Amino acid sequence: MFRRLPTAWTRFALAGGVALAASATCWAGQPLWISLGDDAYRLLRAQQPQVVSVTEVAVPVSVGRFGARMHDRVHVVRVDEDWLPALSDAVHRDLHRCGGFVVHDSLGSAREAVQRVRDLALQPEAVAGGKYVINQQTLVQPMVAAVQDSLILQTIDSLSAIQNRYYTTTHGVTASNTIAAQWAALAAGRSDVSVSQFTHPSWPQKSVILTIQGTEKPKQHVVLGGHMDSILSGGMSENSRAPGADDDASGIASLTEALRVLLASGMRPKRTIQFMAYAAEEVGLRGSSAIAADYVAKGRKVAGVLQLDMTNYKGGTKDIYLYTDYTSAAQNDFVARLASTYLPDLTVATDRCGYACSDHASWSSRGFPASFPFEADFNHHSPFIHTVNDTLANSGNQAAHAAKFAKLAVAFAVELAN
Ligand code: IPO
Ligand code: ZN
Repeated sequence: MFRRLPTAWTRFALAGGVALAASATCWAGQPLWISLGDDAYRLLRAQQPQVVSVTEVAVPVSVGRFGARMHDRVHVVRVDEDWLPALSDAVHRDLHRCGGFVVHDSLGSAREAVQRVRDLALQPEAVAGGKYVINQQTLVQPMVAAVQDSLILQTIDSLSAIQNRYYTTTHGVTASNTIAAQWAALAAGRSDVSVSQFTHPSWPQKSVILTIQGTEKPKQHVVLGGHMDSILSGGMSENSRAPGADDDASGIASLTEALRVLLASGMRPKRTIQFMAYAAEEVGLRGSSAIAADYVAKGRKVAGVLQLDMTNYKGGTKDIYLYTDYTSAAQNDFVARLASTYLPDLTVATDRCGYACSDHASWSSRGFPASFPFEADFNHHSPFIHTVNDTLANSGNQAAHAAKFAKLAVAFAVELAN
């Protein structure tokens, strides 16, 4: 089942253009350090030849049990924010994807982040005996059966009806409050479940965190997340229309349905389970970075992280694609076994998306095991993301694809938490 495409190693996905266009207003005058992949770095150098990579690391990227070992090259650069829109345009035009960078507050934190991803990739992962046992069938099977496409469809519909979910707009704030209210309604009547909004000092959109307190090992966290924000390539303003139905209303909707069936079951997990809707992913993984950094600072233990970003556009021939780069090979193997145990009719394959392609990178770069099951292979994901056409209609007005990810998320939460 493990496979890779020959051109994959040159890819460094995501994050983008727009994000950067917005930086002119939001980060003016602030030192701006980014870490980025080699292909994006070369495009930047073509435009700004004086730019130098102050740190350059070769990161071995896992390609699965039987694959050859490949390397990505990741750089740290000081950029002038005015260059960034042109860089984003070049990435879109020449590399047919979004930027693939992480914003850092300082050179020190940028360097630490890239060293950490390299060190982690070099460490053979200890697949601790008994660590990834699958033995919760009695609990998981009924929850998987309870997942309803129609409820996922409703959530995608309501989130994509918000004018945009950009991290600096009033609508982006509305999106955060809408998700917090929906999750709080699901938690009603449960004293062991709480919802909070994580404040980010530099922008108004708050991340949302729902916590199901663990009964036996409450200090250990199982994290399931997706991003709430949306964006348009080419620039955003307060009232731009950016529906983000697939990117990433679908991931939030899959998580919300997983949460619903989990809470409806009345199950009390041994470890603490947290659902997270991150702010500001599209502008350099900023919301998830702040949360993961906070967990490091507080010494919190994270048993595992599952990222759902784009779950409802079925562009590939397989059902679920596990991305093998900047993720945990051992945990990915567990996720693949969860799929074959609980979703035996589904097909699972692998691919790679490059440096910093979604919020899982915020966790894996800090040493926490993360996995990223995704809607399609790299070449066949939704072509509508970051446009006004990222609508439910353009994902076929269905949520059957996103439902597969909700089921996988439930299995992940219960098996890892117990
Ligand atoms: C994204 C796009 C393609 C692939 I393959 C993986 C991830 C990222 C998309 N969800 C996004 O906008 N993140 O910023
Ligand atoms: Zn996304």
